[in-house]
Amino acid sequence: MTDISKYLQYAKSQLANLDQYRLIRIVLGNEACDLDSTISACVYAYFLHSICETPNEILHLPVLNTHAFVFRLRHEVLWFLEENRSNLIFIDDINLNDLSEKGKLEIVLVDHHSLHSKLNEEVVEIIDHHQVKENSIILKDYSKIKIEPVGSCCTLIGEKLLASNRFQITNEIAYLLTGPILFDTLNFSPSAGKTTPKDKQVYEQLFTRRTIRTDDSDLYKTLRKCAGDTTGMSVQDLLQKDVKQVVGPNIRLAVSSLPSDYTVEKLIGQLHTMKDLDEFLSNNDNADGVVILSLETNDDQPKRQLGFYAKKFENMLPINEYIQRSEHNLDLRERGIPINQARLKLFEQNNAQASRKQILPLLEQFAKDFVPQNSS
Ligand SMILES: [Mn+2]
Repeated sequence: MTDISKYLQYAKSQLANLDQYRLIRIVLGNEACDLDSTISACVYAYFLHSICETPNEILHLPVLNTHAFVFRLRHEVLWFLEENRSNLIFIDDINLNDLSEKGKLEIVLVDHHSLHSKLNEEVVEIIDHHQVKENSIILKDYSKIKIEPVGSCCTLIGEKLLASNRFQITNEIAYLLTGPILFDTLNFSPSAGKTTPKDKQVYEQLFTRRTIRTDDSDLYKTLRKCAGDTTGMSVQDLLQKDVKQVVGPNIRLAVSSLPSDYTVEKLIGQLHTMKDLDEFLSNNDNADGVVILSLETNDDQPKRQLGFYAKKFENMLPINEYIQRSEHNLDLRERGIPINQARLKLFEQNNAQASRKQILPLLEQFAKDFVPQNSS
């Protein structure tokens, strides 16, 4: 068993012994729990554990910010983690509020930079590559905040580990960080526009630490293939696999990225009624609507589609007007749909470089300013 496998097994076993520790420091990925979030959490927690001088007092745990029944849809992450998948810790496996009340909790955020709950006050370190949400960070120690718009959060984790003289990057650690960097940059595809010089540079430095040189284009293709494997997935599964939420005072939107190469058009083609969409919304904190994004990578030129569905017709017009504004630069072209439903829309998104990372801040602004039209 490799060192990180042993650590993950140990970390999980310690869930039964939390009382023995003075401090529990968790490394928490984001709610979508995608490949870079998961690997960042596991590898960074392992790193912190390895360099910790008092491991009998301080326990470092990677925690996945999702539920096991949603994570089962993440075929690419499950494949990549191999046997380590059985030693993952999910958010339901640990009572963070209880630890917080006892004054024993510290949170390191990777691949996101704030929490909606009171637990945001427990954040002691942030490593992220998303655009910062206004007033969302409470942490005052700027030396503990590393936020840069690189392609993959694993690039930033890699950079941290490479800079440490107290930690040895093994073949396995280098490999684990490499997979998400390839995946998130679409194998450094120029037309996808995700790669920054730092992604390339960290990838190359990690490459020198790899004693078993696998074919990275094979690795990338397999990750994409697994991410696009929708065998047995229902419409609700397709929407649930990779979902984030945008919450404003008067509206809540789910924002779903479909599995690789599964288009919004294909999903809409599967709908006979709106029942699946309505059930999906009620399972996601009674969201008022869902924005659905897709990415096709089959050709050299990535293609994106955007769709949305609103539970109430009166919410449709403001979303529709907002999302198509030219200043947002999504370059949307509306497409017809095979079902007669005025609360559902489909667009080709001609700006193929705008991924959810760019679209989420736009929707956050929308949700913040949104006032229901029929309010009196
Ligand atoms: Mn990420």
